[in-house]
Amino acid sequence: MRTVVVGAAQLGPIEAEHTRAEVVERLLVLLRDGAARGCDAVVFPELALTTFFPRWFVDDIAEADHWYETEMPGPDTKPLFDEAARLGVGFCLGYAELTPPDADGTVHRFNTQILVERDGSVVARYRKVHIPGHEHHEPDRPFQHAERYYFEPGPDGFGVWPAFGGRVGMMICNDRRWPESYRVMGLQGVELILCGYNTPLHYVPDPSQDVLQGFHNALVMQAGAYQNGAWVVGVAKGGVEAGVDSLAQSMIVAPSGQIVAQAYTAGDELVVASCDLDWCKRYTGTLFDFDRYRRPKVYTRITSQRGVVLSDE
Ligand code: CDV
Repeated sequence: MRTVVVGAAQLGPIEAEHTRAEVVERLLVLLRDGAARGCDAVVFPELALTTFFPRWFVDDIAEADHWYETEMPGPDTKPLFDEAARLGVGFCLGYAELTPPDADGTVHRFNTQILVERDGSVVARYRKVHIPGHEHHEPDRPFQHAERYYFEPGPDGFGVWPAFGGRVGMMICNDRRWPESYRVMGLQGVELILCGYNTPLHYVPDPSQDVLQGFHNALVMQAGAYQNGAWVVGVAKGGVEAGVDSLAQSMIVAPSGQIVAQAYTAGDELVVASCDLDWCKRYTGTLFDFDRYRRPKVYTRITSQRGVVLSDE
């Protein structure tokens, strides 16, 4: 048995006026709780250091630069790294990243998540691939979801890294709805997938989906876990933030697709599960033995084509 004890460190709302230092204090409480409960790793949500700022539009994007991190760790986040190393508990953290200028002066903005080992060292950085929402101001909405204005898609795709005695991958929020995210990691032998999310309960383009948010959240992560024989840890920033109610229901899903632990509040809460990475083989070595059963020759549309093409026209 290769067991990794993982904590899903759900956060309740972070308001615009909350400082990084205040938020990091909350993260430290959850990290220490994780240490007391035997965690090897604690997983924080998407954009865990700030409020979900893409709900507001600013005409000059530089006015929003204060929501982004220009270094990691920086002065406000260093205490988290130091405490992780002291406790011997790793973590996964989502935040907005502003890169240094390229040679031509261009800066890049990404929705980023990092993986930190138990000694406080950064093992990997992942930048969100599937950016949802809209690029322009949509004044008729009750709130914006302008992620496509604030972030460019991560160019590096989905990686898998050796960490915590296993093979660990990352994805962020909307990525969890796309089977390609899991499968690209599955094809790299992923055993543990870490995912932070901010999911408003009200889906403006189609409100009929509002009552299904919890169902869809579980549906995609349970399917992704099962079909790729991997553990999936989904961690919310939930509750009512700046008047917008967001899904909580953080969960840890086994390679069988079963939910083995789930948050029951919409606030700061740590949900812990012991994840046996050898359990993955039960699925990747049988029903989902990719090498034996996959038929890549007939899947070429998945990478050669983006949208639907009607073959009868
Ligand atoms: N932060 C997100 O990526 N949220 C999306 C919403 C906009 C649908 C999600 O997939 O939950």
